[in-house]
Amino acid sequence: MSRTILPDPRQSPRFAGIATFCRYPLLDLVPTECRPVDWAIYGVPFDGGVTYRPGARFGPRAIRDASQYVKRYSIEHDLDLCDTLSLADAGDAPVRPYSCKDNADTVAAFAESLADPNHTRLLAVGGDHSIAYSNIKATWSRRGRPGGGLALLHFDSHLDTVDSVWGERWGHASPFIRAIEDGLIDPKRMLSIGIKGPLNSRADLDYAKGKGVRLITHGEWGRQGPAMLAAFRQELGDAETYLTFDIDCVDPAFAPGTGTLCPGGFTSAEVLAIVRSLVGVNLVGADIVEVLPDRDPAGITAFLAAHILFEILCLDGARRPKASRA
Ligand SMILES: [Mn+2]
Repeated sequence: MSRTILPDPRQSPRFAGIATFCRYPLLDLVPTECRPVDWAIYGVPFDGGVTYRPGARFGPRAIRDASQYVKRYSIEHDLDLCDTLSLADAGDAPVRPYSCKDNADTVAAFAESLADPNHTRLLAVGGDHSIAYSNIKATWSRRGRPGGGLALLHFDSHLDTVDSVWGERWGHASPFIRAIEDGLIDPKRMLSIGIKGPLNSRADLDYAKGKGVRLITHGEWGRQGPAMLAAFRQELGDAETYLTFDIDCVDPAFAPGTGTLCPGGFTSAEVLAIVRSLVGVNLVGADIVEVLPDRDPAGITAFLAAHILFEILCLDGARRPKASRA
């Protein structure tokens, strides 16, 4: 018995119908026996926080479209995701295109109210990285406002711990400094993976390092990265963990459709394997951000983002008891 009812692709072609994330049902249309949903996936079409090229407001639409070809069974995890988890597309959050702070508050309020706050986990699809703050805040409050904050696995080329840019404190360079200040995440249980330069100055690293944030730069990944990740995982144990995925950690050769490019990142195969390797993490919320469809002529960035979305959900699916896995 499927927990998520999907159209049968052998009957209803994947290129037909109205596009929802991975063809999951709209939240309001989920049948009673599949409620409460395990994950609500929602778009945040906001890019008012960008510091370079705009356009990520069109990310949720592009990823919905690209995700029509995301299938349900993972070979690597031996997991039929839709047999295991009840998943739904909760539509788009209301946004405030002209104000980052107003937007952050509006999106957080929407996310906090979605589906069953005691059960449903939240996956936000951006949008620029500023929207991560809102989904982290909603996740943190739905998990009972844990003291010390959530652990954070952060994939990115950039640290996103800048205090302010052009006087704006809520833009896409700042979500994690705000989340640390507000106690939503614990910087000592935060790991940033794929960071690379050049930076504006060496001092850009100071805040994160001073707070105890761990980094695996892209250069380090090829040397001792997997061992560093394994050690961090060991430390995390079963801690409630949020995963934030900025597509710009992937090399622009594989993910050109993004606004603040950084050459020399992960290949798509590498990054899918790294996400899969996180199986066992106690994942309580996630986002995927910074897809910019206007710079994505072959749609490969949105297509990769759609598959990363699937792999993130598989991390939770693979943790569920075998018995409930049909
Ligand atoms: Mn980022």
